[in-house]
Amino acid sequence: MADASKRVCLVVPCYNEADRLNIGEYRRFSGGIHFLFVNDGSSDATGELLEKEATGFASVLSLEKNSGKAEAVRMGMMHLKTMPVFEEIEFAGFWDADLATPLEELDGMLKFTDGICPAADAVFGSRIYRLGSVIQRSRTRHLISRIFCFLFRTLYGIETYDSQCGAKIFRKNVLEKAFAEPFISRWIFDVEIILRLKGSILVEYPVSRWADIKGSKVMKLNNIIVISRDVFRLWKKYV
Ligand SMILES: Nc1nc2c(ncn2[C@@H]2O[C@H](COP(=O)(O)OP(=O)(O)OP(=O)(O)O)[C@@H](O)[C@H]2O)c(=O)[nH]1
Ligand SMILES: [Mg+2]
Repeated sequence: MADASKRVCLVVPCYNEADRLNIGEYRRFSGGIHFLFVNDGSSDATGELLEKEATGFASVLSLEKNSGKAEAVRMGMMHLKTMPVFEEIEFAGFWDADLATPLEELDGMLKFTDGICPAADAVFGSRIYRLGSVIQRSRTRHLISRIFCFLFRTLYGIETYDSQCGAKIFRKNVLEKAFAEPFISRWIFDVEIILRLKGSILVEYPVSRWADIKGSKVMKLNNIIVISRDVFRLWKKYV
């Protein structure tokens, strides 16, 4: 991926990902991207795996206790600013550990920014069903996502098609605004980022491939209740 060379660092939050982390795949892209794996207090072998295999092409930040994806991503983004690689890169992003969005998509996102939206401050992967794309997602999750997007549009006036895709990159100038403060929402911090970045130029990039990878920890019924509570809290704080 020549186009991504030295341009991007991706924070990869990892919570009990020992069975899903495909380090070889990350290494395959290591010519172009620096990875910062954040081990979020995993109780499985994630820590050992990262220590042994994520060497040379990546860095590891280990959090002592589990703090959730939002905080793990935030800590990663803030830590990145203290790393020498920060001087070189143009974009910092986060990417789900299971590679549900394949790393090839990053190249497309960068080309999209360079060619069509050079002014973009952030580019968000978006799982849009269209001819030519292969988006393998359960109908239930698609439906839940449509309902939440409708809610976000109605309550907050944000126009995203897909706020939750775990593949997002940001220019360095917006990192402080997006990540300096702890998030008040646990699962919809992506929406909180959008609310924080009001006034910045945010664009969605339709990914060509996305696959539901087994072992998701997010979409359980009790989480949907927490998400609904977060929707209200965000409305109170930001609208
Ligand atoms: N840091 C942290 N990361 C988590 C936690 N739960 C999930 N993650 C990370 O969040 C990312 C997405 O988690 P998944 O379990 O794949 O979520 P999912 O339900 O499949 O979500 P989609 O892939 O967007 O449909 C992964 O990188 C996980 O390791 C958690 O408690 N803490
Ligand atoms: Mg996933």
